[in-house]
Amino acid sequence: MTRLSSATLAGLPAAIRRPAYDRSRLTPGIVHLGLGAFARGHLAEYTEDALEKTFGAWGIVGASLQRPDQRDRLKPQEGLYTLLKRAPAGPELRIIGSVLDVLVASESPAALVARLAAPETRIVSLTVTEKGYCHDPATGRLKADHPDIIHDLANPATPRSAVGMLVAGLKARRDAGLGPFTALCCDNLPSNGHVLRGLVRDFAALVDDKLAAWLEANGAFPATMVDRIVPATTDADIAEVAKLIGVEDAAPVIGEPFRQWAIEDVFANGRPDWHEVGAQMVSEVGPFEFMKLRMLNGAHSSLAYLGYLSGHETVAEASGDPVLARFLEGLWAEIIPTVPAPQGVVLGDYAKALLARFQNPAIRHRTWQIAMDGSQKLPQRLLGTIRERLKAGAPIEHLTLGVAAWMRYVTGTDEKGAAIDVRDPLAAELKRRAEAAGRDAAALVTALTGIEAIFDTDLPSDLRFTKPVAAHLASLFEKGAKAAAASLG
Ligand code: CS2
Repeated sequence: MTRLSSATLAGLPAAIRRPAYDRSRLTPGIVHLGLGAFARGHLAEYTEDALEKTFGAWGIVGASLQRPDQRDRLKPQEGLYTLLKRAPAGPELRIIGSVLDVLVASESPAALVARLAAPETRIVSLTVTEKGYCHDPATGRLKADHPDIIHDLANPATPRSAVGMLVAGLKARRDAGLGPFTALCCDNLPSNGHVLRGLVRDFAALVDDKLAAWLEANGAFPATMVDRIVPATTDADIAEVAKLIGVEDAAPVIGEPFRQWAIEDVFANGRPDWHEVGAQMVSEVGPFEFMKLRMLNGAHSSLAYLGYLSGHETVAEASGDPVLARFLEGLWAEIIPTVPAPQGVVLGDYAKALLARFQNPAIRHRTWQIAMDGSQKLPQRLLGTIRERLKAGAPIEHLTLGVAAWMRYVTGTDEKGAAIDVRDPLAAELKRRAEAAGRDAAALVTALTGIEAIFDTDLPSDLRFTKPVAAHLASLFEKGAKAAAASLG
């Protein structure tokens, strides 16, 4: 079968939307670190829309920090790929042209540093997932003992980590007399711009004090809230897209129709006209971020653990289970009082819309995929909310069931006795601690809450937290996830 490329674009079925600008005139202005499915389904589509509307020198050069597979899939297609939006009513297809090239940092870190230092690079955006920041999720500070950070401090010209890469690029720009690029964090971290600024500053200070001061004075790190459900692409998706577009696309992205992007409008050197195409440029991202991290991601993670343990493969199945749907309602009732509503948003309506998005039967988002990296996700998704509820003396029954379900999940054995493939940067430590505690719920809670990088030092000694978690965990061991959720009423 012929491959998707600029030569085959014209022959695609007429109903398929394709770049409506002159792609041959597009030059790069954005480097994106971590060009996975999410960025190609979110930032790249907003950028595509902005290019169609007002154009500009805003093509994207993507970079994979480790693996070459995105590059290998996209290069033969000249960066073109299909975005397949799955609504309950049926799919909508669009070819995205905003990605011009893909680099692989592990093969040639110096080439990526050079691209970051190029005068035309004005924005460096990132989706490297929570663990990609080499920070301590409980405090947001750089882990100076992280192997990649140790490597990058010793080899500053050939960095491996995202933070090391940003600092190398910024340093090269400063040395060349250029201004900095804007570093745009698009990951699900709380205060993501602020956290990234702190990480870059901490790293820069270890390299060169003057660089840290230059960044403090000139750097731009806008905060953002990003949202679109984009499950990993499967072979079945690839086959379906080939059928629909009539040519082979090795790198389609599947997403829900909904998308949202709130951005703090503080850029060092311009940006695409994202505000013309639906992005919300705001002075305070905080309320958007709390709403999304706590209500969407907090519910997603809780549902992923309970759903996986109940035998549900996807979020649509899990949230379609009446017991778990009721659990979600109770969970949102606990979360909502901790969330300041962004202007014009009714949080109860937001929760209803979330349930409908989760239940979208056309999206197959695996509970296992969302369950990944829980140690990096729990602090901002559930634990911050729990701290605020405790301060207010408010109930945390549902929130603590979410935490207990994570603990049950990381024991590595499901309710039928089968092994769970637990993916987490702390997987080995979680396993060791879980094995030592066995099925003793109280011992397991003590063992896992003892990981300071996740629970900090306050929660492990707070009986108002550890007691309900242990009670839930005992019930998860005895009755299973569904019965434990049902018993909440
Ligand atoms: C999910 C998110 O994988 C996960 O942990 O909760 O990727 C979620 O789908 C997105 O944040 C939605 O915007």
